[in-house]
Amino acid sequence: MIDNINWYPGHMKKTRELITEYLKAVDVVIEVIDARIPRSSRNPIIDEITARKPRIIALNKSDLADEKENALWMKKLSGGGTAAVQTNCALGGGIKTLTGELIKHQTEKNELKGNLKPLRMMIVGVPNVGKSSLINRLTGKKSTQVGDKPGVTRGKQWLTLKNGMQLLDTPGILWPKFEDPQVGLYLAFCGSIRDEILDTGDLSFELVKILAADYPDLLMKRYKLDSLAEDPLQILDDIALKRGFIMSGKRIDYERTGRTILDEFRAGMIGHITLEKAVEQND
Ligand SMILES: Nc1nc2c(ncn2[C@@H]2O[C@H](COP(=O)(O)OP(=O)(O)O)[C@@H](O)[C@H]2O)c(=O)[nH]1
Ligand SMILES: [Mg+2]
Repeated sequence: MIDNINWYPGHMKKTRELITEYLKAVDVVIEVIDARIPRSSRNPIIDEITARKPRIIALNKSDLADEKENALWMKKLSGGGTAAVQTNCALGGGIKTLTGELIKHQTEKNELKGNLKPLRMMIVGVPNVGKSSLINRLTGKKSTQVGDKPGVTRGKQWLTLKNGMQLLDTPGILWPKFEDPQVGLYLAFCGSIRDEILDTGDLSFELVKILAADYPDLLMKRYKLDSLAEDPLQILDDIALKRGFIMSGKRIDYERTGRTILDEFRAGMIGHITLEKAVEQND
């Protein structure tokens, strides 16, 4: 159900095998996740897949997320040999900090091996988190065409970065936690699942429910609402009225209303929003 990739058990096995093979050649793994949904955008067995390789977590799309939450997530995700860095691969934010972390690993490698072999790294993550964008940022290239095929394309090549470090040219595309329906929903909010397979009305209803609870002020401001109704459906009606999304016979155009809310959320127009909080309600 998730994304335009069909994750069959066979694909998952193949992906694992390929990544395991490439891991032997890399010193560091960069795991890219979506700062708006740091739980749902992680692969369920990432620790197992990357074994004990040093890891850097790129909390990407941090420009779209809640700054306060970014800081909390950074704390939560780092430690035990793993560093976390906030990145914005759309504009290049955080790349210097990320490079700084890589340099630390390079220094360690030099000391350990007693030579100056370049640091080798690979990027992994579930679809749509910004893996290709990060490759482009690190290499300074305009575009890396990466097909969304599970796993890593065979015939790997190393891209040499300006500082001499080497990056695997294609990222490891991991499967998401698709056994959890809530994860599917969160990935859909962020545009990681093709819209055709989900109902816009249902999706926007669920998103509005979360936004009304967690970011009521942003929601009211964006849609010029004086107050928020208790019922999310009523909120959708109020937004539709404000925007004039009304069809003949005074019927609400839920499709257009829903599409607008989803598009505006994904573009960051409602504000900086983190859907998954670092501190869980039931923590
Ligand atoms: N706002 C924002 N958009 C990003 C960022 N990183 C990537 N994107 C966008 O997210 C989408 C998916 O990025 P892509 O690199 O193709 O993800 P991949 O599937 O993991 O390779 C593209 O539209 C990118 O332009 C970021 O840090 N901020
Ligand atoms: Mg890609």
